[in-house]
Amino acid sequence: MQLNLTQKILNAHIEDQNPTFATPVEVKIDQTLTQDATGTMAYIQLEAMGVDQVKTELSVSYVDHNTLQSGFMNADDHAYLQSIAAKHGVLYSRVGNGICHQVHLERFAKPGKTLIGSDSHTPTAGAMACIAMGAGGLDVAKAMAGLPYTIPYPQVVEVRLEGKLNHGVSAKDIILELLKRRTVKGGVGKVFEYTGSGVQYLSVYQRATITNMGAELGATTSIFPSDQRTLEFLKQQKREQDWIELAADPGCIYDDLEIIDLSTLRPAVACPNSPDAVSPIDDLLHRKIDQVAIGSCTNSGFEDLMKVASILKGKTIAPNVSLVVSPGSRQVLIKLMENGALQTFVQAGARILECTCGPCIGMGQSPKSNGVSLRTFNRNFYGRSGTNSAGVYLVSPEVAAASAIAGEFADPTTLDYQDHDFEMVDYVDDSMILLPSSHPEDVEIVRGPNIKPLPLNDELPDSFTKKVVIKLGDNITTDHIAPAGAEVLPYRSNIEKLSTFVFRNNKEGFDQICKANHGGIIVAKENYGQGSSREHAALAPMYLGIKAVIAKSFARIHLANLINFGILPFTFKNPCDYDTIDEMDELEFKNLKQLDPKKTFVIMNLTKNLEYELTCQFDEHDVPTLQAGGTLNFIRKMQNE
Ligand code: MIC
Ligand code: SF4
Repeated sequence: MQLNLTQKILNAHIEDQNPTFATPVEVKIDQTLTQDATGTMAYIQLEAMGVDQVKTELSVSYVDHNTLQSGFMNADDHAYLQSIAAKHGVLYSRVGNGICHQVHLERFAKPGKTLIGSDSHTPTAGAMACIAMGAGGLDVAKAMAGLPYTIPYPQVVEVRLEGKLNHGVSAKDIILELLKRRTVKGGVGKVFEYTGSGVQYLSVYQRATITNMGAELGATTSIFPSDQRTLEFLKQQKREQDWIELAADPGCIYDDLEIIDLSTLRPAVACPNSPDAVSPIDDLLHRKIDQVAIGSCTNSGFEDLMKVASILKGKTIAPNVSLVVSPGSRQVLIKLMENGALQTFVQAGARILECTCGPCIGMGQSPKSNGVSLRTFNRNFYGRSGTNSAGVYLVSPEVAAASAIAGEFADPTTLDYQDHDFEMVDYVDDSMILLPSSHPEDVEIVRGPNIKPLPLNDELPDSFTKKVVIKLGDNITTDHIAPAGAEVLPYRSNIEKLSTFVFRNNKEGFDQICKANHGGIIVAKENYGQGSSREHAALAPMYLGIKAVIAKSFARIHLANLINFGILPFTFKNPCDYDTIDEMDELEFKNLKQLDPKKTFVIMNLTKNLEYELTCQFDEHDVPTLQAGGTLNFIRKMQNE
C-alpha cells in the first residue's frame, strides 16, 4: 500500500496497521526532550514511577526558559535538573546552550524517528522528517519510562508548496498564510505534511519555522520529507551518518489538500492577540512601532540571523525603537561572533540577549504601555509579553529588521540584502551538553527549597455538586489558565504558589473563589487550552479543586493533561446549553463510578433546574485513570495491587 510520510513513520511505531482516523494508537517513542519550565515536573513524575534509567534511544533535558535567576528558584530548578539527568541517563543541555527546539534540530533530530517533548513546539523537529509531538510532562515521563504515547490517529493534510519565495518573503509568511486559511483550531487532530516542487527551495531552518508554528494551528505535528537539503544541513552539523532519504510514496492518499503558490506570497503579519489574525504587511505599512524582538524557537537559526545582519549592516535602528536579538543556539552565536554578524547587530543598536526563550515567554523585555512590539516569535496571546495593553505583532526576521531601521512597519521586499548562500562551516559545538553519569548510583539529587512535592488529586467520588467558578469564551490559552512571565515562571516546581496566578488576567482572585467554594467547574467555548503543553494548566486548577471542564471543544495536549490529572473533560451535546449557564450556577454530577464514555452523560444545573447532555472527551481506557484521580494515582494503585 502507498503510504504518505506520516503514515510511514507512525505505522512503523505502532502495532495496529490499519488504524482509522481518531482511534487511539499507542506510539513507540524513540526520543524525548524536556525544558526546565516543564521538566522539573516531568522528572519528579519519573522519580515517582521508580524508573532508574530512561528507556528511550535518547532523552535530552534543556534549560532555556527560566534563566533570569532573580531569587534562588530558577537556580534550584537547574541544579535539580542537572542532577536528575546525570542519574537517570539523560543528556543535559546547560543553560546558555540554546533553545531546546533549535538545539534538538541541530544536534539530535533524525529522519524517521519519533520524538515527544514537554513543550508544544516540539514539532519543530518535523523539519528533519521525524514525527515530533508536544506532550504534557507526565506523558514525556511515561515515554522515558519506556511506555508508548497515545494519540488519536491523525488525519493527514497535504500542503503542496509550488513555486519559489520572492526576495523579502520568508518561511514565516508561508505558515502565516496557512494560519490565515485554517485558524488556530483548524489543525486539531491533523498532521500537516509538506510536499510539492517548492519544498526543495526551503532549507531545513526555513522548514523548521513552518513546522514550529504548525503548533499554532493546534496540529498534532507537521512534517517535511528528508531530501538533499536535509543531507546538506546534517553535513553542516557533522552528522551526515544520521541521514536517510524519506518521503511519501508516489500516489499515496491524503485526507485533505492545501495548495500554496509561494511565488504569490507577500510578507505577512499576525496582529494582536492571535497567530491567525493575519494581514498583509501592506495593510500596516508606516504605522509607528516601539519594539522589535528577534529570536525564539521560530526564527533564531543561523540563516535568519544572517539575513537580519545583512539588512542591518551599516544602519542604525530608529530612535523610537528598542531592538533585542536572542540567537537560538550557542553554536549559532559563536558563528555570528566569528563572521562579524554580531558586531553588525551591536553597531546597529541591537541589544544581544542570551540564547534562550527570553521575551517570547515574558522573561523580560515587556513593551511599554500601549506599545507596538514586532516579534519574530510564534505566539502573541493576550498578556504573554507582560504588558496587557501592548499590541504584539508576529513577523518574519526580514520584516522585523526592516521595521527596526524604519521605526515603522516596513516592507523588506524593496531592500537590497543577501538572503541565501551563507557560509556555514565548522560551527558545531557540543561542549555545553553534559553526558549522564557513568556511576548513576553515586549521583545525589539536589533538591533545593523551590522543588516541592507533586500534589496529588483525590479519587473521583461517585457524585459531587460544584459551582461554575468561571465561564469563559473561545480559544482560551494556557497562558490565560496558568500564565507565564518573569513573576510566575520561578514557581513551576511549586504548585501551591503557582495556583495563586491561575486566570489572573481573566478573574482577579480566582484561587480564592475556588477555595471559598471547595473547588468548582470551568465552562468554556471552543478550543479550550490552546497553546502550550504546560501541564501546570491542569495541575494548578486540580490543586484548586477543579473537578471538570465543560467546553465546546478542546486543544489536544491540554485535553490529555486534564485526563492525566484527573479533571473530567466534557463537551456540550447541545452547544446552546452553554448560553444557559451562569457563573456560580450549581452543577450536579452523579454515578461517576458507572462512567461510560460511549454514553451521553447527563448533569443537572440545580440553580436553573435544567438538564444538560454532555459528551465525554475520553475513552474507556481513560476511565480508571479519571476515577483514580489521575495517572500517577492510577499507577500507584496498580503498583499496590
Ligand atoms: C510556550 O511557548 O508557551 C512554552 C513556554 O514554551 C510552553 C511550555 C511551558 O509553558 O513551559 C509550550 O509551548 O509548551
Ligand atoms: Fe521558548 Fe517561545 Fe519557543 Fe516556547 S515558543 S519554546 S517560550 S522560544
